[in-house]
Amino acid sequence: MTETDTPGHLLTNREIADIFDAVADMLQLKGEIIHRVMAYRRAAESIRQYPRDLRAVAAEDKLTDIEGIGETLAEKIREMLDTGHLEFYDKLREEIPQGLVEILRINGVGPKRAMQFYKELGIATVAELEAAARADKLSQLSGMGAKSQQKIIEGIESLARRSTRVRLDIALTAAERILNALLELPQALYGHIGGSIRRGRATIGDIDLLIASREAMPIMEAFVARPDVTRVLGSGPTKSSVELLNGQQCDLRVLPPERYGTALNYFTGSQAHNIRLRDLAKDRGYTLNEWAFTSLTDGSEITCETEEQVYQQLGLPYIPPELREDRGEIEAGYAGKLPHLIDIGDIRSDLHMHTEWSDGKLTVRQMAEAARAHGLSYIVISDHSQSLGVANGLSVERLWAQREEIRRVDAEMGPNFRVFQGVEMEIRTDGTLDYPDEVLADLDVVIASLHSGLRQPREQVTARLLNAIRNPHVDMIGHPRGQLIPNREPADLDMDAVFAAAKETGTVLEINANPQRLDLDDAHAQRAVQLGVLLSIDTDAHSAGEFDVLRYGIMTARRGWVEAQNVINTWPIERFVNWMKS
Ligand code: DGT
Ligand code: CA
Ligand code: CA
Ligand code: ZN
Repeated sequence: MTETDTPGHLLTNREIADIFDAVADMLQLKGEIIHRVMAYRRAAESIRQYPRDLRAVAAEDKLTDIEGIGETLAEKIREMLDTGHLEFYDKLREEIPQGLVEILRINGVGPKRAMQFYKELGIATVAELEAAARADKLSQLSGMGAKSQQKIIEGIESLARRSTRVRLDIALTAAERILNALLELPQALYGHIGGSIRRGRATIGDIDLLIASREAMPIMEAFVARPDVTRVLGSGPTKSSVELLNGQQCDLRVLPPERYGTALNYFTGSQAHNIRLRDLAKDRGYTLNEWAFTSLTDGSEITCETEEQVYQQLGLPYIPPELREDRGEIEAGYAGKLPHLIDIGDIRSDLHMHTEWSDGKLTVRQMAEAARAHGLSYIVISDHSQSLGVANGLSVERLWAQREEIRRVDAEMGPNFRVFQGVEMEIRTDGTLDYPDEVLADLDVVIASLHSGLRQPREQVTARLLNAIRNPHVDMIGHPRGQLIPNREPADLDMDAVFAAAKETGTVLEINANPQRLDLDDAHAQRAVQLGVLLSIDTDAHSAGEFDVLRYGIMTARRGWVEAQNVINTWPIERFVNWMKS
């Protein structure tokens, strides 16, 4: 019995999402149509990222405002909130053994096969399936053979090896290294990273690469022979898959240029976005896949060299990859209301960084020069405050000594690059702030952050953050939710209250660009924008190289539909100086 079996257990957003995902798995096993399965998957994903407590949304009778939740699913959510159960799910569980769901994760085993193994051999777990395959019991089943049996054994082995999701920066770095090397080959015309990396997700399953070429074999051969490849999972003229040293899978597709647009679009995903596009194509009398639009009446093909052509064919403007999650981008596209997403070129400043005064590696001058080399025109030095002893936080005395150095460097850098003094001040575990108000009043910018007591109960940790937001000297909250990717969950904050207080006081919320943080995340950034809360995208750099993480912050912001006007780092210096004064 799990906790959710207790009547009246208060289900969290996450538990409700898990139940919807489990329902999707079981419906898939039952051979339900893909749309019904996807409806549950999308609902699960949408709830998992939803920035508010479902209980509060239900109380306002606004569940159907959530992306992907219609009246039917809203009713199911209410049932779970009220009873701690979903009867529909409980019934499915009586019908379908849990282990079958795990079997679906094996590469090459679909719902039909899984049910066949179950019905004909009574196989209900991965372990039982492996034993049967190794005892040569699968090859005799109808539609199976020695070859497909061997494939299943390999699939089970790879399932055991399969790594969990990898951080965006790790996957992106590997993807760029491999793609750039392959693009050196004379047969390679051009290429892209596709999949979840191109969409800028914070964590990545596998790497998807695409290359345009008229001669695929030399590219495939070079790909599978790379030194960072441990195993070749499959190789052919259009597609190869390998396992990299870090355990990640990497898929490469090579296509002729005239089909590149449909392929890039298909393999960028997301799957939910693709399904919508496919339905739109059907409405217009075509099937759509990675190769082409194909007429349902006469089988003739329309091929697309570019993604723009794919969208044009459907009467849509180009939709940037970060928006392709079926979270309203298609409706916005048809309505001419796609956001003008922020771009890295819009960024003029970085307001959160550390120097050797606390736990950074470089001097103020070195950080200023690195920032200028990265194209910025003003920065805020924000070292840690006194109670963060592990990071050599600044006493008030050292803070004023640092002030002299910052003012000197500011003068040395000339009029076209400005350096201001801020601080990243601890919000202490008891809720008080780390410097008295008269010290805060003298600083150019005050960032307040939670680094300790993140596991406090919701009311307590929320009250600490609200207290900081309401202090008139606090300008910004650094990495507001405190998550670390992939393992540390965010603090249990009442984000509705945080957004409301930030809006009321004009306090800026950070999108910390460090790929271990990406905090605020995409969904909360989007909520902030909808509520009119100002955002800041900062690197939190501790060395010169870390200014490069800005791109991850920008990707996260774009996934949150953030525009330049929502982000204070896009402001010209005069506007920023006025904001600091006010
Ligand atoms: P990941 O790798 O889990 O981080 O996420 P993605 O989005 O990169 O997913 P992946 O690598 O399985 O597939 C890449 C893209 O290919 C995906 O975003 C959409 C497309 N795709 C893959 N499988 C399917 C499918 O069964 N149906 C449709 N419509 N598209 C698919
Ligand atoms: Ca992928
Ligand atoms: Ca893939
Ligand atoms: Zn910090």
